[in-house]
Amino acid sequence: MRLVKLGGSVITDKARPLAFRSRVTRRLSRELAPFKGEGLIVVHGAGSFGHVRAAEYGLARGMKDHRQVEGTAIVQRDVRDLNLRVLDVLIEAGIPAVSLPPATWLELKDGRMVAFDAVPFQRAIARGLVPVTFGDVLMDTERGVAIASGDLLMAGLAAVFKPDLSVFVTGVDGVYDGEPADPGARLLRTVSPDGAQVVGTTAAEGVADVTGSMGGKLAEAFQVAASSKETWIIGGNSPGRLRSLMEGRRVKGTRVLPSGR
Ligand code: IP8
Repeated sequence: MRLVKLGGSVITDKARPLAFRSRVTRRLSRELAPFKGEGLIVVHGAGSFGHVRAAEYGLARGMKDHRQVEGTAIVQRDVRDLNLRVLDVLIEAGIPAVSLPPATWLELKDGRMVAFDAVPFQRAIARGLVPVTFGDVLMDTERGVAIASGDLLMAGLAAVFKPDLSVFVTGVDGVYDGEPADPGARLLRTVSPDGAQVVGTTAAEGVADVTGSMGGKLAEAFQVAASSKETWIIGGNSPGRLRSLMEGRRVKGTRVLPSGR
């Protein structure tokens, strides 16, 4: 069983609202297609379909004022729009993708996962389908609403499905010891929760990110690594890298280790 997250910074242009990167998503879908029958779950980020409006309406702070009711509806609608575009491209690549929006199987409590219903995923996989879910704004029993990042969903799904391989496909080649754009920054071959690495955490200038960019991703990636045989963060802009990793080859990227390794 493999769990793959297509990051919002790869499948959308995060600097431009509602800009779907169809070419790169198409290529990544073709790289995933050979593995569709071996137990595959796809998660995708929200990119500029979610973060821009979620930041505008302050949804990461929870439901504090009436305007956020409208904001919640708009952001849920926009991430569905992105999800449909991803489904189109996956299906075109021959992957029998079915959408499982997180609002239908998950509730949050203070931003954490509760009442997680894994049965829809199990049923879909048993029928040879490939479940697809995505970062979204969800109901939260404490905050009114909260953001469920695709990374948080990865952690929850890994805990249940114990994947052989979990992959975060991102806009950069992996985890760096500084800001990825800084020419002096080094790509880290491995990261572990026990190490004291300094990691670049800021999103690029002019880019809204309500879920914490690489810092937030790493916290969830360590959770994923605790339940997966192998966990990687790789770049999605280099053709063939995802496919090579899925085939079991070593690729440029960062391997995320669980505690104690
Ligand atoms: O792009 C964020 O999901 P992510 C979801 O996986 C929203 O961090 C609605 C901003």
